[in-house]
Amino acid sequence: MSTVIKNGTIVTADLTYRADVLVEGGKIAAIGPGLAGDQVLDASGCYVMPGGIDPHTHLEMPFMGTYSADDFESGTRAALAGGTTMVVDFALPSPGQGLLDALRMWDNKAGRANCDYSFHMAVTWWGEQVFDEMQAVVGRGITSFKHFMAYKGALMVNDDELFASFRRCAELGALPMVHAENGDVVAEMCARLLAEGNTGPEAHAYSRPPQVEGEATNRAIMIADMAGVPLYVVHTSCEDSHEAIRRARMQGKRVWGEPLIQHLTLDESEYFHPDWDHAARRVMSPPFRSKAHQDSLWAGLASGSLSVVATDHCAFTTEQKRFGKGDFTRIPNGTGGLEDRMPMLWTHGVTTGRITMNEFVAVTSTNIAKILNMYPKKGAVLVGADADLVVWDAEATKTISAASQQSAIDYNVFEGKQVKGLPRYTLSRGMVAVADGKVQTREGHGQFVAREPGAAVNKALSAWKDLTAPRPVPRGGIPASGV
Ligand code: DUC
Ligand code: ZN
Ligand code: ZN
Ligand code: ZN
Repeated sequence: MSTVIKNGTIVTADLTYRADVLVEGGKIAAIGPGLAGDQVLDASGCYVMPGGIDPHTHLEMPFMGTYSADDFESGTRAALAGGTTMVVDFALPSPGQGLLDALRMWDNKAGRANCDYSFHMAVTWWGEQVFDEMQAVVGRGITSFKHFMAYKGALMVNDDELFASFRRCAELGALPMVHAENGDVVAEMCARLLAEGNTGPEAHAYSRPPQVEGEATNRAIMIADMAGVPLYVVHTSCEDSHEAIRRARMQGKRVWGEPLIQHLTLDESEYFHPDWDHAARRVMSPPFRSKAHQDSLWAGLASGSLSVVATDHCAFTTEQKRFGKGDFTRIPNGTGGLEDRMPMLWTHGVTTGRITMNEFVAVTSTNIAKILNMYPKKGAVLVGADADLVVWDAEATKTISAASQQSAIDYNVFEGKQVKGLPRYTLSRGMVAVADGKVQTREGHGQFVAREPGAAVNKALSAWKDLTAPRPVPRGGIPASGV
């Protein structure tokens, strides 16, 4: 059975034009005027865009003594409801656990996905087994490796481990990613704050100021440069980190920054709310920042120094958040956003003129498809691409509320916010998963997307000073210094 999307305006990362789209066998079969099909979806007055890709989710993840509350079923249902047709989740080995063992767990959980998905693999410890298994992981189509520079004593890796893993990524044509916060400093600050009697959620923000993120981002960029790999910095929340990324890009390094929709639209005042639950529900790392940092992130999206808008969707119920009553360091870190990313970014970005419609498509879908080497299968409206599409009604409005959300949790950090711009239809490989706001997803419909290593974008940062290249050894056998 074929489906035709009629009378819409196609919006891609670089073009805006009127055409119908014919979908057959889960792929885009034709684009042009006057197309016919078995099933007709009316896109009059709407934009037809590549479905959103959220490259940063934590579904059913064991973390801080509990599990994030949205699993692959509710999480991907929320995604589709908001126009996102693919998620990339982090397979997270516990320290000492093998990568392939963790991957088996994630394969199993993701069997319930309603939309397509891929994984990044986290490197949470270092050793020969990890070194060896990284190759098998790449062979499985997982070509990006995430490193935590924070969560000391749990997930954090040190600089020697970071350097070793980055060099392994370079050998394998894989992309390293970092959660950039100085975990040693954060641990010190947490201990000091608690000792001084600062136990509430606001102390979480005090414990992780922008400097810890700026320092770690700079350090990761320099380590990546020495290892000869590009770098992807997840949840860039502040000017300090953005500035490091901007500078690296100006120097010709392949470094990408990923602000979250939460950091773009919510600020640090949330932590001073008189209601403990309200503040604790917004505890995540990095924390929300001041308006000045938000302006920096918006400017980065407009200028191209920041490339992708994600969510870090890691949802916990109020009951789970209350584990941290009396000790802010035990509040599970994380917020949701999968259903709201696209409408919130459209409302606060496109309708305000901060970004264009084409930039919206770039930062919600196309850029990450290219960075992760899955373009144009994903992130494109082109003949032959997967029919992951959203028919976007820019005039539709709603008030965000936990009462009507798909997520399994009992609140929403955007509660009460008005959005303008919502999906009329969301298609997942041709299957109509949302129609007129009605969610009709199919559990298990989602497929794993394997990725090839060595994308064009996965070349060394700065080849003219590639420190991994063979260098002449002078008389006496002392390696040449410098480059
Ligand atoms: N930050 C969060 O807030 N939650 C999950 C992991 C992370 O880095
Ligand atoms: Zn993180
Ligand atoms: Zn509240
Ligand atoms: Zn994360």
